[in-house]
Amino acid sequence: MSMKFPETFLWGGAAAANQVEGGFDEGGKGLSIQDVLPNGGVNPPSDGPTPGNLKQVGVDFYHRYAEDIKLFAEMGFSVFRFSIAWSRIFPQGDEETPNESGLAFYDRVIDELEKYGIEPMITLSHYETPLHLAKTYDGWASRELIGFFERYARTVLERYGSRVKYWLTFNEINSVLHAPLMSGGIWTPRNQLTEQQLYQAVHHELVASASVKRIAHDIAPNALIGCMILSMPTYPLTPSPNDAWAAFQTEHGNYAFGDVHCRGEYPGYFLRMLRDRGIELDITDEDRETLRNTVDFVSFSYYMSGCTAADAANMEQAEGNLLGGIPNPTLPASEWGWQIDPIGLRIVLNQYWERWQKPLFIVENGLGARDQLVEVDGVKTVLDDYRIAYMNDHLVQVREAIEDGVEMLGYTAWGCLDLVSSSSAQMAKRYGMIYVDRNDDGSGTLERHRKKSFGWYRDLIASRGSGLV
Ligand code: BGP
Repeated sequence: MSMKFPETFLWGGAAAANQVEGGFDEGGKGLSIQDVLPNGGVNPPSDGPTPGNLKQVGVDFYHRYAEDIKLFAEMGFSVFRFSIAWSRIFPQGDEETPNESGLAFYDRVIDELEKYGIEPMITLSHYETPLHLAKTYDGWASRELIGFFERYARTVLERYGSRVKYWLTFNEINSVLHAPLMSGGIWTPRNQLTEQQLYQAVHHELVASASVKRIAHDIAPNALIGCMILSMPTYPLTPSPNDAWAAFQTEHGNYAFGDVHCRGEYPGYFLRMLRDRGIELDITDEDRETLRNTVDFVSFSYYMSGCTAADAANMEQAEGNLLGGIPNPTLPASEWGWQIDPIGLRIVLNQYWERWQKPLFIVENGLGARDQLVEVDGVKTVLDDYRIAYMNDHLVQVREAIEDGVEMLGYTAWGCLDLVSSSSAQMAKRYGMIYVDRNDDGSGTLERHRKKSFGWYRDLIASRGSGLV
């Protein structure tokens, strides 16, 4: 008999404001960096907002949130992760007073979730720094961002803190090393940015993240604050100790972010890396004190694993979630070249739990694929058995990890409804269990259709995971 997941385990889906909302200039919203990234987050920005940018309309969640949340409820969600668009609340980012219309929008979203007993989970910063902060201050490269972010966090914690328990500070905080503009709002072009500036930006984000924990403690004592890490286990390409060491170091590059969030100080290996590279960070005594406000739980995204080797720089790189690694000859890959590795998820869950002893929340996992809308008995749907297989195989490993003794809070499937992709700004790369009729050229009715995975996930949630095979 198949084990049931714990009764307290939260099941749901996840999205980000810039990928679903649209309404990019409605309700007093200011521009964000996404308005100048029409080709996805790893490309150079455009001069200003461009008409073909799919994110300006997204999948129209700004107007259709009630319909979408009703569908989430039909699937049996007990949690929905979404982000607040910072520039809806502070259109420029450095104002003193928030935009009431933006705050009222998220009141309505939370009202709707409460109606169905769905727990909201809010990401404060999901790749949507206000454009003004990027252009005027160079984003997180500037220490001033800490104060602006604290004001924003205080505002939304005061407003929603009594109704929202789960909060994440920065989406995939370690991704700033790989996508400095999208992740850190850093306007200086990647090839002109020094490592000194980049790691100083990392430090500012880590301080701001810890500061949110302190702010929440005072004004929303029931809120739980989590960090959010892009996880991608890295295997050595061969049994050579040199390759094993290279893999270990790559892992440290990601662990460092969790170590600071969970232990409240920089680990020795990270300080050594800075020394070796001649980087001297500006860290004040107050910063050190702030960093001591450690997180309540650890959340992460998991899509794939990678490989590395001692001479990785001379080897072919795989496609991936901002970082790819060297292709692993033992793994299949998605249509976008992301290497599919369910067992890697069990490894990550065990490693994180053993390392930090904080409850874990998988807040992104899923398969980006080209879906074909078909008609079955007069009803439009997608027969996405490949997505069901991906989710099944990953959730089997989650169940194994729980059996291994890992303490878990829940699982939110990425893009529970189709949305605009982050790295490529496409609609064609679909993750949802709900199909949205919108195409890469912007055409489409925006109508929603239940995919086959919709019914599969609904039944799985209802059986508390015992339908996994
Ligand atoms: C993560 C981001 C998400 C999301 C996902 C899938 O890095 O947090 O915003 O989009 O990856 O990536 P993509 O949309 O590029 O396929």
